[in-house]
Amino acid sequence: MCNNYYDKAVETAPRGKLKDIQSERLVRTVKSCYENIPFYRRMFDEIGLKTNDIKSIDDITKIPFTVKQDLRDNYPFGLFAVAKDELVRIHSSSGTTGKQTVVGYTQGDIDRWSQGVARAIVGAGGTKDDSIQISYGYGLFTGGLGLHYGAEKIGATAIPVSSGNTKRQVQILQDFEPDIICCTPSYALTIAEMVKEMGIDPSSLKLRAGILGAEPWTDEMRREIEEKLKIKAYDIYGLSEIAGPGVAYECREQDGMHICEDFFYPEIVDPDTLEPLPDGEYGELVFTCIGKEALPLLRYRTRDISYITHEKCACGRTLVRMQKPRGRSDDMLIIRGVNVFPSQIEHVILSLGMEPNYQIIVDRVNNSDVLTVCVEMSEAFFSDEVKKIENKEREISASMQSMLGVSAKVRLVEPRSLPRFEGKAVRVTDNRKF
Ligand code: DLL
Repeated sequence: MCNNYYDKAVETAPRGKLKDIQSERLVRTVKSCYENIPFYRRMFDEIGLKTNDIKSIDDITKIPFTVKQDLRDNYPFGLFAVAKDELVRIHSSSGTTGKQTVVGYTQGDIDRWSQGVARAIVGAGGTKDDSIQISYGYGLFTGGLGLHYGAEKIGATAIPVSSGNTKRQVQILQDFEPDIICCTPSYALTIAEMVKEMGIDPSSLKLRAGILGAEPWTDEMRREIEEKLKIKAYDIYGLSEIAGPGVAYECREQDGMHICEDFFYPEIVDPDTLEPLPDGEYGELVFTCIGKEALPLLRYRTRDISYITHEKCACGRTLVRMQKPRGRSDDMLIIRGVNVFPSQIEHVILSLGMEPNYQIIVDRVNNSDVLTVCVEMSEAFFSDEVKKIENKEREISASMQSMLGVSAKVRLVEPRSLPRFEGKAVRVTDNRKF
């Protein structure tokens, strides 16, 4: 049990009370969607669904799903439930897979979103006395401003550095003495490397925690970051279509992320049959915005693969937890018929003690998929004899075969020869033509 809640009444609410909140908000949201968004009115009318059919959260499965393409088809503002003059902010999705999508917020939306982020910061042990270095990008991406408003909400001192200029990031870590840093896990590693390069002992920094997310990362990666920066690293999840960072967050137990389910109602469905899946089973995360005015998406298919559990957490929170997402269904690689997520490859590499810098390349040679994994060596390893390097390549390759069922060419490459990242890492190059 701990005392670090931002919103104890909700975060530790009895499940029955949460269900009442969710039911009441879903009913209200569905009415707003029907009355204000032609897309949803058509969707309901087509299947003869009446807003009165939705009486409680249990009725949610009667509602059809919304997908990313629906946002694109209604680009830019077609799915908004409010007039443009009621918006106080616009962001957009990162647009990594196709045309970017636009999301909007009323003042109330910004307040509730900031509340979610505030829960995340407090869940990671943050207080109003802390300074928080925000090294997610500021701009249309929700990371920078999302964390910024959350930090201000709890009365902490926000340091809005944005991403990039890594030397300056380290300088600020030294001079401004932030207690917490917020950035992608891959940027945390880049910063850790710079700390070392500048000859700074990480334990001399005041920094004690990182609130890291926006991309999949394994527990092994967490340990690397914790060790290299001498901090505790907490995961934070979110997506712009639903709000931004803070849809779910880790508490100090570091055992799954609590979903702000009073604002974002989660479901896990089988991505093929779209049938709901029980606790503990991996499937696609689906969210319904039950606390949004401007863009209240219903049963939005995130394409993120995870599972949820209703088991009570040792921290005392009753909010349902989601497992670290493995990745998105569209990032899943199919190598000679075997499904592999890049995060599973990361797990194998790091559990064999390698450095956390790697690249995955997929080619098609003579009609067959060829997977190559390049892994950077540490300076110490690099100076070892060739035989040892070759043995390690074989060991990683054998481990990939036994753990993931896929064969790969493994190449250990020179220190600092692979790209570094300031935002979301791009680790896969797929050269196959489909
Ligand atoms: O990445 C929002 C965010 C900013 C989250 C800062 C956390 C911290 P988008 O650019 O719309 O929004 O990308 C959303 O990123 O659907 C996931 O695939 C992935 N993602 C986000 N957080 C995590 C995480 C922001 N903790 C997409 N673990 C999502 C794994 C994550 N994947």
